[in-house]
Amino acid sequence: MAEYTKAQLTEMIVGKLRRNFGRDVDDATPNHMFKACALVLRDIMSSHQMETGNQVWEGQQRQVHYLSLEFLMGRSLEKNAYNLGLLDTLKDALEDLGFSASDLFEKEPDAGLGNGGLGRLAACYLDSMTTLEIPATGYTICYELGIFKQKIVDGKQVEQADNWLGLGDAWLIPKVDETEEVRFGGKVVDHWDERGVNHPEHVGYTTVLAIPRDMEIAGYKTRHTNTLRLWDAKSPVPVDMSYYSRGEYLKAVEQQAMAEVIAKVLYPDDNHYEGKSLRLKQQYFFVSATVQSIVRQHRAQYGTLRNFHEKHVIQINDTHPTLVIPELMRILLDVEGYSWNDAWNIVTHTVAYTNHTVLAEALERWPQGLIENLLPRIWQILKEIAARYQRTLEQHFHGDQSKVSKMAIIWNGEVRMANLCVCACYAVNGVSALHSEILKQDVFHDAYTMRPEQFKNVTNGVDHRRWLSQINPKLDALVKECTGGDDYLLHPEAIRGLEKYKDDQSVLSQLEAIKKENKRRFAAYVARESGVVLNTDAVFDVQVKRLHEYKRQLLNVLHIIHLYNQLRDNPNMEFTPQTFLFGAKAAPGYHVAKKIIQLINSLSAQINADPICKDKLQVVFLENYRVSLAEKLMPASEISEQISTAGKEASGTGNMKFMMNGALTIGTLDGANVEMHQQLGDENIFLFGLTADQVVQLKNQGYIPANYYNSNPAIKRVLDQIRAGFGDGVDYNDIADRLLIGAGGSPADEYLLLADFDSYCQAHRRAIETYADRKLWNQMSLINIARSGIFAADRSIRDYASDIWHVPTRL
Ligand code: 26Q
Repeated sequence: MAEYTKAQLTEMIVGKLRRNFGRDVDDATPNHMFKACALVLRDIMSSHQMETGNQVWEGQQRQVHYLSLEFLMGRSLEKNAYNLGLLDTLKDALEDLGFSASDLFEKEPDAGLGNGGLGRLAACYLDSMTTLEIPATGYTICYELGIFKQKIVDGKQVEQADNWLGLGDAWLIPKVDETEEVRFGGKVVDHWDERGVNHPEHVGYTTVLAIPRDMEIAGYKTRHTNTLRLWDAKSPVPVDMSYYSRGEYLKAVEQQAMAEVIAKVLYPDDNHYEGKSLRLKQQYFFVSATVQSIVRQHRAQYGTLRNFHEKHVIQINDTHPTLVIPELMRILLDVEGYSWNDAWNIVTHTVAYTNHTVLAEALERWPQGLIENLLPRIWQILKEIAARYQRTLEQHFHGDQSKVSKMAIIWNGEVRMANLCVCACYAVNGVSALHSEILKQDVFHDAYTMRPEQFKNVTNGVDHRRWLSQINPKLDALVKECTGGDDYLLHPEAIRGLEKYKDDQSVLSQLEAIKKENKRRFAAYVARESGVVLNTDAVFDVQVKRLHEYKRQLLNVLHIIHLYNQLRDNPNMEFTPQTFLFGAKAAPGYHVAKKIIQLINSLSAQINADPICKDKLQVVFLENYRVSLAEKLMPASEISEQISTAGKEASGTGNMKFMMNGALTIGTLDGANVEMHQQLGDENIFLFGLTADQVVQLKNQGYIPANYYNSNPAIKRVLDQIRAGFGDGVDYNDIADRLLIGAGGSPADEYLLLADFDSYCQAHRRAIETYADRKLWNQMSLINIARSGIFAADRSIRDYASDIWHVPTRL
């Protein structure tokens, strides 16, 4: 039974409305009502937190600290109510109060504090860590502006600020008394004591205050509650500084300027690094505040930091929080007065690193001058770490400079964050089996030969309670009916029980009906929002993810143009209706990506207006793809496009969400697709294209895309059409040139679209043929759902807990 009855919940909500907003139910707006509900759930979570937090404290368990510059949380009201077991009660209470629960849920802005996969993964993992009762805290920056809102104007992406805090801050609890001070700039002065020991002093610095705004995280069917700590930046000086002496006045202005900008905006780059000084400030601000806060709590509990590594693990989500390494060193050396070796021993038994990319342009390398000026003490520590590591490398590789230079931490005036992580972290993991292999065999090969046991794999997973049960209630009900209850929610492998119904015509028909219904629901939503009418009789073929050349949205486009050509050549051909849906944000400075969005929109306009395509072929670009849109789209999807160049996509997590919702995958053997294929066998996935090894081979032997253009008339025709454009006056010569000639330092067709084109078209043909056999398609869909259990975040978190964190989990 739920912890609260409808009457109790109603009373709590009405109380909040009165006390916090001075409103009765009758004159409360939906915004008031949303906030009141959030505050009620927050109170419930806080009381759970007090209760279970004390147990954790007394039990002196090892805690996990998950550091990430991104947590793409999406919405929380429905999620928290679900996890607290109060969803139905809350809905009833709201309806009784005269409010539509679903309208209210729609009011909530997405907490878009992330770009894509990496940020959403962090959010899914918080849910699982909490559900599995791991004492864990997430840390990030409380960005005032999340990932930009995307508008499409004349086919082009336009970015708008995402000011989410107006309503979104209902979940945040300011903890002013837990403020930390972060210091920038200035210089370091040495003080040698009588024993010859140096006590460096940081002087002339600029201070920024870090103020926690905590978000409570509820687990499913547990009172265990964790926290996501979002650091807000504030200046330590008051506004009126007129009485300050000149020097202080300038310092004060600096402090204000620095503080105001640090937590202003999330960098909208995904899989791309740019050495911007503000980004470095964000990273250090976040890392320093976090370490100080963990250390403060540890000291209060244990009175010493000698056992720090026994009680804490710091997991760093990609290299973005790498400065946690020198920052923890700084505190152990300068504040605690530990020796270098003692400090290093503690740090290197505390920190673990997850890598999320092998793309060279995404690996962080910071100009040393930037670090030196902004973080003078950290720079000294980095130099010492780098020098010691270099000596170790020289010894281990007997002076082989090619290896030493590749693995060096500081080289050519740059600090390489990934190498620092590999040097200092006790574990390094990739995010899918293939990706972890590539890390060992390629990216970090030499480090791997030095210390093979350091390297692990933890294949990504997604929160299946959100991404199946919550967003697809009809499918959830069917799974529960077939697997004998809601066991699968805490034991995701139990979803396998569905498979015994693979020949049950009634279950297969229900599955088909659910998909149809979800398609209609999604189409109704799109029609309401944009006026576009989706053909729900067509196959919904979906590619949604950040726009990046390696993800090959352009390959999808080439195939669609090819299909269109077939229809034009033969308007009366037998044609299975297909609706191609795209959703993708491009980094604002990534011009090629933006141009590809424009291309999709040009093509869409032409195809959708062409009578030949009516009720057959449709292309729609969904504006502003985000968590809350994905939640509506996944249940309605039938084909999932996971078509990155093999070896490039670290894992993918969208692929898993589609699979759980019964979509079939057209994909390459890349990232976690490889493991999906292992689960599914050749017969339940549409694979195509070169393998990662073949990609490397082809590149080595010299890949000439022009050969495909010259020998394959279908390819030639499609590329010529792209060059000319699609009737709106926009030409795409630049895109065609990238494929045939190369541009801006990148080789022609860097991501091998033309090499995979034929194979991709064949995969589509197989998929469409299969679709005609409704029974077979539904069976495959059912098998995909049934075998998706291992892609639950609960499984990933169990892997982290047992292989890397060494902490117990419930269940
Ligand atoms: C770095 C420095 C400066 C500014 C921005 C960045 C930056 C920000 C975000 C670099 C990379 C990212 C995001 C990377 C990302 O989302 N990677 C994805 O991670 C997923 C979760 O593991 C994987 O499934 C995807 O394969 C991977 O692309």
